[in-house]
Amino acid sequence: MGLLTIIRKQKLKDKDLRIIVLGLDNAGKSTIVHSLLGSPEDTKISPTLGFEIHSLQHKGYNLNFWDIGGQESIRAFWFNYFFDKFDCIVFVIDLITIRTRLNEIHQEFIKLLDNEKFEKTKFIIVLNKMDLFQEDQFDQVKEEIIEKLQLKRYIVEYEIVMVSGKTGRNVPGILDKIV
Ligand SMILES: Nc1nc2c(ncn2[C@@H]2O[C@H](COP(=O)(O)OP(=O)(O)OP(=O)(O)O)[C@@H](O)[C@H]2O)c(=O)[nH]1
Ligand SMILES: [Mg+2]
Repeated sequence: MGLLTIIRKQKLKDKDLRIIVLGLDNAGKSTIVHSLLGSPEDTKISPTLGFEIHSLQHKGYNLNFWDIGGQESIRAFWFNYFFDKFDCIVFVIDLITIRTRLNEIHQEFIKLLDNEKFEKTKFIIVLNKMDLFQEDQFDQVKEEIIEKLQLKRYIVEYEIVMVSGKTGRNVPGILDKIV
């Protein structure tokens, strides 16, 4: 089924929300979405080459997650998905790469801010792989990311949450940030 057919079929009802999940390759987007769905921990997840849509119910809402592949060669196609209104952007960052990839993360992030479709969209910044990161550095790294992405300056509404897609720690909290 092509993207347009899927979009046409995705006529949203009142209690439907559309959430787009973006971030660099290997950030852990698909792992987080599968954790939200309650998939077994040993579910094999491969790099996403296009996109996948998964839906779940939360507080009476039907949340439709659009999990988009983040590899560099396919990031150029992200804008194809920005066809209409998304209620929320979940932007996933791999904490263990912030020393090496923060500039690249920033570059992709500002492209989203530049897109007028997202002017009023709520952003949820998910800092992933907390299981591999030193707990006493959580606050510092959070501040560094807020600063680098200039969240306070440019974003109308944002939340930050630190999770481990692998262990599931704090992952359900993402849903409460959405609705
Ligand atoms: N230790 C640890 N590994 C994780 C975590 N989340 C994801 N991973 C691993 O990171 C790798 C990439 O995870 P994916 O979920 O495929 O990442 P993605 O962002 O969907 O990647 P693309 O689809 O290529 O954009 C996998 O080997 C996961 O097992 C986490 O919280 N902790
Ligand atoms: Mg993926």
